[in-house]
Parts: sequence; C-alpha cells; structure tokens
Amino acid sequence: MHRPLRTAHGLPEWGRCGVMGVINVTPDSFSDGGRWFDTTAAVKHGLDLVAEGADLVDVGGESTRPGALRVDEEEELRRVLPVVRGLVGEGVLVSVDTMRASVAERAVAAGARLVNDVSGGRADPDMVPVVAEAGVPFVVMHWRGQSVDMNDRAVYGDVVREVTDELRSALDQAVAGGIAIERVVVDPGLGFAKNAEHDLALVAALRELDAALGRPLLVAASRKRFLGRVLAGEPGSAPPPARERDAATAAVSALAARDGAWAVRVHEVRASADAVRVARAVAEAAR
Ligand code: PMM
Repeated sequence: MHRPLRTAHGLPEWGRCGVMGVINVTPDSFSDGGRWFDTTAAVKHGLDLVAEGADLVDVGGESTRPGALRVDEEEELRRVLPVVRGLVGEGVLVSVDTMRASVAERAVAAGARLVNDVSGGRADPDMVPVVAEAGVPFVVMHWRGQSVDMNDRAVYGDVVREVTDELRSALDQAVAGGIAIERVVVDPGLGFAKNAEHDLALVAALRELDAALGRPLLVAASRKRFLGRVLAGEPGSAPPPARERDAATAAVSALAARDGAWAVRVHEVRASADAVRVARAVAEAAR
C-alpha cells in the first residue's frame, strides 16, 4: 500500500508528483541566465513550459547562484511583475520565487498563488506575516545565508540530520508567524550551502526527510553543480555546462517522484513531466 500523496492547501492536486517549470527573469542565473530577461519572451517561455507538461511556473527575478549579489527591490519588481501578470492572464498557475516580502505581496496581488522563498522566511522579517495575511502556500527552503558566501557554510557533520533539524525550525517559525501548516511546502535546498556530496546524500534521503517533516517536499535539482560533478566522472574532469544536465535532472525527477516528492522544480520540463508520469505508473503497478 502506498501512503496518500501529500498536498499543499490552496493548490490543485495532480495525483502524482507535480512539475514546476522555472523562469529566471535575470541576466545572470547560472543555468539559463539572460534567456528570459525580456517580458514577452519570458511569458512565451512560461506558456511553452505549460504546453510541455508543467503544472505550475515559478517566476524569479533574482539570481541565487553561488556568489551572486542581491538585486534591488525596484529592479526585482520590474523584472517579475509583468511576467506574473502575463502568465496569470493566460490562466497559468504561477509561483513567485523571491526573498522579499514586498515582491511576494505584489506578485500575489497580481495573481501568483504560491510564494517560494529560498530563505524560508529568514531573509526578510516581513515575509512570514505577509504570506500569512495573503493566505497562500509557502515554500520553506533550507538556507544558511545569502548566496554571496554560502559555499563557506557548506559544513556538516550529518547533513541529513542537520538539514532536517534546520528545516523543521524554519517551518516552526513560519507556523508560529501565522502561516497555516497545511499551506507549507518544504525543500532541502540542493546546492545552497551544500557541496555535491551533501546534495547526493539529501537526494538519497528524500523519504527520510519526507517522513521526518511531514510536509509536501519540493525537490529542485535542475542543472545544479552536483549533477555536473556526477557527469564529469573522473576527478578533475570538467563538468558539462548547465544546459547539458537536463537528462541527469530528469533522472532525479524520477527518483524524487518515486520517493514521494510533492513536486520537482525544473528548467526543461518535458523529460521531467515524462519521468513523474512513469514513476506514478510504476507506483500504481506495485503490489
Ligand atoms: N534553487 C534556485 C532558485 N530557486 N527555489 C527552491 N524552492 N528550491 C531551490 O533549490 C531553488 C529555488 C536556484 O536555481 P536556478 O538559478 O536554476 O533557478
């Protein structure tokens, strides 16, 4: 018997692991930087992601790649809001990827239905109250500080235990701040203050994280450095560029779906949409 799929109140149920397509409206995101910087192109890309099987589209205006500096609020709003409006106008389920309460608030007013905060509410003290007031689902990601120096914080004794404990504490803070627990999604934050070994250990422990935290799990492995390391093979070999990591991403999507993830967050949707459907068919066939 399979346990029932976890759900986030306020969002549709897909009956399988969902697929969140990514649009980075940034000149410098590590994997697709600069490609969707123009509003029209970004909206068109979001519609293409939905046509390829995305259940929802995550729109972000600030790069969080290691070493990235913050963009200012006005610039983030200028990047994100027109794309949110354009996609919502086309009937797309939109999530906003931001660490700023003001951006979350304006994006929700423009029709975004989920707030995805890589800092899990820690970067901006107004985030939790704003999301609580808006009554939308909230992604709490494991985070140890801003991207500019996060690699220095990739220090763990037992990465699975520490990420679980720190995520639980961020989850508790969100709930204490008024966000209904039924609306909280958790995310181990692959690549954020983590090296390749840490990321792999977390992917290997998704069932454990799911059981320990008891909330829907979002898994965002797409094109990340740990996949580059795996694909590079021999130590010292150069990893393939980010855009050549989509098949590896789909492999993680299949594993995550098998292990009960609520959704995967990916740049290239088609392969992951297939992967989560195959995972569901296999789960249904299991006796
Ligand atoms: N990673 C990135 C951006 N947003 N959101 C969540 N919830 N989890 C993540 O791991 C995550 C995220 C960075 O990757 P990108 O620049 O390719 O979008």
